[in-house]
Amino acid sequence: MTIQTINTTPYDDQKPGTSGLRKRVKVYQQENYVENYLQAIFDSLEDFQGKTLVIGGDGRFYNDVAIQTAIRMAAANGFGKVIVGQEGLLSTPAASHLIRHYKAFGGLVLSASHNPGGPDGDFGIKYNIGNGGPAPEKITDAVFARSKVIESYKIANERDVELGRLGIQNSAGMIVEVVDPVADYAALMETLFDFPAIEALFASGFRMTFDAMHAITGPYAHAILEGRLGAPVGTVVNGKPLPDFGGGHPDPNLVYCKDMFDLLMTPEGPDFGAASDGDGDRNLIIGKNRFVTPSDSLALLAANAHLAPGYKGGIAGIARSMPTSAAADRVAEKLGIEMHETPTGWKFFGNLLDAGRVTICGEESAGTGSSHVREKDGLWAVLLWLNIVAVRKQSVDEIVREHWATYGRNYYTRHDYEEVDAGIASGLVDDLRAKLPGLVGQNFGDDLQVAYADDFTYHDPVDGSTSAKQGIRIGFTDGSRIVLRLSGTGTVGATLRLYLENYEAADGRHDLETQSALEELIELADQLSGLKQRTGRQEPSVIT
Ligand code: VG1
Ligand code: CO
Repeated sequence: MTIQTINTTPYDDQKPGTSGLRKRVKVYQQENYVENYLQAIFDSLEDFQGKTLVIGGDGRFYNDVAIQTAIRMAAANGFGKVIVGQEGLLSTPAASHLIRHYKAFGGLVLSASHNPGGPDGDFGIKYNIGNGGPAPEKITDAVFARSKVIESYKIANERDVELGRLGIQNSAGMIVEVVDPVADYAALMETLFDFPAIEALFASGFRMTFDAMHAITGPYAHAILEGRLGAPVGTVVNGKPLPDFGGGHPDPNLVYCKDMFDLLMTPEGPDFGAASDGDGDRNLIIGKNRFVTPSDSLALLAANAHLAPGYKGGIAGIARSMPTSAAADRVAEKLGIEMHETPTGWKFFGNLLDAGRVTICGEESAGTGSSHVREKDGLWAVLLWLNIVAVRKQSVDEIVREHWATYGRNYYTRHDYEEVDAGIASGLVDDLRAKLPGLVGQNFGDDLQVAYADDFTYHDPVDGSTSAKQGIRIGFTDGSRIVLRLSGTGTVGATLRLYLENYEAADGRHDLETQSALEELIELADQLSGLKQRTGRQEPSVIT
């Protein structure tokens, strides 16, 4: 008998966060840690016997080990087939697409996204459901509950699958198909965007640099940008996925992509710069002399999506996570379409997308995507930008300025305080929460009056579920906001995220430096929360 049932003891820390279970590699390397978690997932699902599971990851350290375990356990638990990316690689959006395309029961995405990799870095496992999107809280809660009482797991006593060899293999009677990670995804992109127009843009001398950060997007960007769209070889840099991302931090923001930002600010620099994160679902967009904040990018993509063939009939609606700026709301209002505000994390967009109520979704953390998959999609955002630039025949800077002149500008920044003592961080949030009811109606400075102050509760309009305590919001009558929440993806201590936003009307000043435009709010946030004093930090760890 090749199927074994192995006794195990539960871990008490397998609680999925914003996006799956992320832990230090060292934690994952503990005996049966991966096995327990996978079995807890399988035990929380129903009716998958004989069905298909998609498996892939971002190539980070420990992917290879965990994937072989996942395949053996899928076989032992009764899946009929596993589809796995060659060498175990699949970007998160490509995994989402494969689940949908092949009508799989679900999928496992092995990644810790923007968190660093390597033996001392992070690893993660996320389960996605049949719509291609991250499992909703109903499932993640069940997985955590199960993980706390698990007593055994099932695994096939089988040799490793050869992940380098394309085609069909077999594991304990289950079919394993190793597929090209890029082909189906690239074909999908071709249906959405005006490839000839983008090709013509590159042919006319338009120059771009794409930093794949030694993470999963490299093979996709090489194949699509250089292969199909004719961008010169060398357009994609750091294009080879490495288990430790070359020692870097695969988070595409102005801290970790500072060199690219600097290059784009020089006259000799290219016209367009972009980057993606560890698992390929985030995007950074920088035009010559113009960084586009992710919140603005969401609004701009929504306002211009009709220029791409895949969205030429218009979009049904827009959704953004609560901390994301309200720039997109103004676009939705003008287009007369639905606008939704959800908690942080892509899992909250799934129902709205499935119900056809929204087409484009986005988060301030550099994630944008659409109904083409059920994850955010870094390369998708880059291609939509290129499509828009190609059709409008304007620079990124011109497009952004015109947008502000039409809709006004939402100045926006996020300040992260990383690796804060968990007790201090939660105490700070609790104390601020307790103050909220008394804040409404209060005045601060010359012109700030609190319009509302609450801890965001989301009511899903599709399935009626409720998610409470999703972040503190203090909104002012002039549209300014302070938002504070604890990160759900960190692996050490707590990360406090402070989000600040104000609004300048269409005829207002759009050329201020962001941090100075938000200075008053930054100070007020500190005053209300006691952040600096309580954490002992004078500066945020990261400003985006
Ligand atoms: C962060 C971002 C959130 C994003 C999540 C997963 O979560 O803020 O917007 O959805 O990461 O993205 P948190 O809980 O740390 O704020 V990824 O690219 O890391 O899968
Ligand atoms: Co990611």
